[in-house]
Amino acid sequence: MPELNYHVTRFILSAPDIRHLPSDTGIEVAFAGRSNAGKSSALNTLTNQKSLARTSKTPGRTQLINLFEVSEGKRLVDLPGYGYAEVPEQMKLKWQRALGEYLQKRQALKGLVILMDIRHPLKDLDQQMIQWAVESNIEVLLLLTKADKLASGARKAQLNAVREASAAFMGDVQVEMFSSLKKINVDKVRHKLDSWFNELEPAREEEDAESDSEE
Ligand SMILES: Nc1nc2c(ncn2[C@@H]2O[C@H](COP(=O)(O)OP(=O)(O)OP(=O)(O)O)[C@@H](O)[C@H]2O)c(=O)[nH]1
Ligand SMILES: [Mg+2]
Repeated sequence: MPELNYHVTRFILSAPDIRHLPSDTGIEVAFAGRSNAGKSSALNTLTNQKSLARTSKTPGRTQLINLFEVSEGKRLVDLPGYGYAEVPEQMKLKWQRALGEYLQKRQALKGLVILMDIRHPLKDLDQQMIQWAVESNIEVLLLLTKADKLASGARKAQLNAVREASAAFMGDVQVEMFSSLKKINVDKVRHKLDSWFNELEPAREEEDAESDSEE
C-alpha cells in the first residue's frame, strides 16, 4: 500500500501564470507531456477520483496550471500539454509561456512525470523536456500511457525500446507503462510519488532559509 492517501487529494486552484500560485514552498510533482497524452486522466486515476482534473478528447483541454494538494506541502500539478498545433496562436503563446515559467522558476518543483502515448514516445519536445529536467536536477518518471491500446507483446517491446533510448539522457530516468483505462501500474506510480514526497528536500520560504543560516 502507498503511504500517502492520494484519494483525499483536493483541488487548490488553477493559475494562468506563476504569479497566481501559492507560496513556492514544499514539494510539487508535475505532470507534463504532449497534449492528449493522458496527463489529466492519470491524475484522476492516481487519486481515485473521477473528475479531479478535467480531461477531454480534444487536445489542449488543460490551459492553466492546476494545483492539487495531497497533504500539507505535498502537491500534484496538472500542466497544459505541449506540441499541439491546432490551437489559436495567441492562446498557445499564453499558456506555453506559463508552462515554461513554471518549469524554470518554481522552486517547489522537485519531480516531473513525463507522459507519452506508448504508440508515439520520445518526440522532440519530450526529449527536450527530459534533457532539461536531468540538467535541472529534477527527478523524472517517464510513463508510457494508454498501454491498453497495444497487445502485451508490443507493449513490452515498446517499454524496452524506450528504456534503452532513455539511457542516453544520463540521468536516473525510470520508465514504466501505464493505463488509466485498465489501471496498469497505478500503485507502482503511487509508490514512486511517495518516495519523492517523502525523500526529496522541500522548498522553503526565502526568509526561513536566511534566518536559519544566521543561527
Ligand atoms: N485508451 C485509453 N485512453 C486514455 C487513457 N488515458 C487517457 N485516455 C484518453 O485520452 C484523451 C486525452 O486524455 P487527457 O487526460 O485529457 O489528456 P491530457 O494529456 O490531459 O491532454 P491536455 O490537457 O490537452 O494536454 C481522452 O480522450 C482520454 O479518455 C488510457 O489509459 N487509455
Ligand atoms: Mg489535461
